[in-house]
Amino acid sequence: MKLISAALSLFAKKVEIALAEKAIDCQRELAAFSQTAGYSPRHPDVLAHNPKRQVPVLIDGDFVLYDSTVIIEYLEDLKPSPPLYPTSPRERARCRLLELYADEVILAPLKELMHRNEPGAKSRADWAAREETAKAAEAVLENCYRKIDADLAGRNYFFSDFGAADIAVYLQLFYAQRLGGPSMKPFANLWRWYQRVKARPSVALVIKETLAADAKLSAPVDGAFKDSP
Ligand SMILES: N[C@@H](CCC(=O)N[C@@H](CS)C(=O)NCC(=O)O)C(=O)O
Repeated sequence: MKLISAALSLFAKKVEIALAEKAIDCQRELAAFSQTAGYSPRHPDVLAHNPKRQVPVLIDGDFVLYDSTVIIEYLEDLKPSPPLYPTSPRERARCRLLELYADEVILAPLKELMHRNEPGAKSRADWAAREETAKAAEAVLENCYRKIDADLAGRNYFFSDFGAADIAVYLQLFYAQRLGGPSMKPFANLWRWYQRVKARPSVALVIKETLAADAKLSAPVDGAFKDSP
């Protein structure tokens, strides 16, 4: 099996965590990426197999998939244990919904913080305009934190075990921290859960590799990781 990933791809990291949790042997290739040129040149397997031209792409022999959610569902079917989805139909559906909430709803305000680690001179006016939008997005992120905090009341993970929803939500919040997003500490359930998730070896490796990639590729961000390293 081969995964086409990239050094700072949040969606490829979802798949990397799922592969590690399931102890599935998979070779990884990193597509080219820089903060200034983006995913350029596109990896040949991405161009060949993903009409959206995005990472991640999973190649399993003569079978190819793209999209992190579709790939993780395939991994679950291929190797059901340990499970990343709950068993009851309603809980499975809720888990998928939370994954979608992370990938689409939390991502929307998160994107507004992404200029913060792009290297290169920006005009003062351009920066001020982007920061105005970013500040508004931070308020939206705090509302997401509030919803997640309520979902996690009295729970170690979103469902009985660590799974796909935890992976997807964690990565969005980790990226929010990298980009100087709002503190999670006022949200006690969320904050405890965040510590629990980041202690998992699968997640700790992704954190370590992301920080190393940022040191090479990204500009430093004021207020990054204000809650903890
Ligand atoms: N819904 C897709 C999103 C994939 C995605 O946005 N990938 C980004 C990297 S994190 C990418 O390749 N962006 C390049 C582009 O969109 O041109 C998934 O879950 O895999």
